[in-house]
Amino acid sequence: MRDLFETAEAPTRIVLAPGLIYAPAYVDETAQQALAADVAQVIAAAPWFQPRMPRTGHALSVKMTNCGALGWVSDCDGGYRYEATHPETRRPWPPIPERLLNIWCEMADDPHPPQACLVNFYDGKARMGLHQDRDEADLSAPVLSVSLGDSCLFRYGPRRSAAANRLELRSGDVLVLGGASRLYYHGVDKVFAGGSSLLPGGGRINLTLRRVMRP
Ligand code: MD3
Ligand code: FE
Repeated sequence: MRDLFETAEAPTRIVLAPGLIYAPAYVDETAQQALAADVAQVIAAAPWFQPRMPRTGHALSVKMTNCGALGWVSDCDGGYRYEATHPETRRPWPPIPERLLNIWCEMADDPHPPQACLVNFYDGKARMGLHQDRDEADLSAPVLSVSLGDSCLFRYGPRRSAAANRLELRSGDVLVLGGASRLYYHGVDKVFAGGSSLLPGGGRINLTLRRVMRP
């Protein structure tokens, strides 16, 4: 029987726009630590690499890796794309941790599992410019984001010229970007460095689960 003093509240889900669901502190402290350990295992198998802009070869300010059947990569010659192997080790990506697949099942409202999980790392100076996620052949599935470590200021909206909505994303927050918001413009304007001790060297990690191909 449930303890009288236990507060078994359902997680908060805030609908920010049609299809855009924000679940603050969805992942509790204990599960965040377990997830950070899962991510450390992913990095051991698939080390960070520096994605580069197509044509110019300029480095993005985030470093990244992936897990899952497919991973997002970008370089000077090949541009933005999904690949089954790490660009440097040439090995397949490690599997998506079970804990993340569970969050997808609970939150994504999609019957098929994700095929890719991008892992982005932000130090205090990293940003992500306003963009759309449209490198996926199947845009019917949502993108699910989990934030770990330092907070950031996230910006989004339906058009480049109308992306003025701001949200502080904190460690443990989950965002689901589906339906009408799937092609929203979004970016990370600022990282609040040093606010969290979850990650050993500090910084912010964002995990995004995606379906790439039609199932
Ligand atoms: C809104 N990552 O990897 S996650 C990316 O925090 C990316 O690392 C950011 O944008 C980060 O592409 C933001 C939240 C997010 C992801 C996908 C979206 C927001 C989105 C797709 C459509 C609309
Ligand atoms: Fe994105």
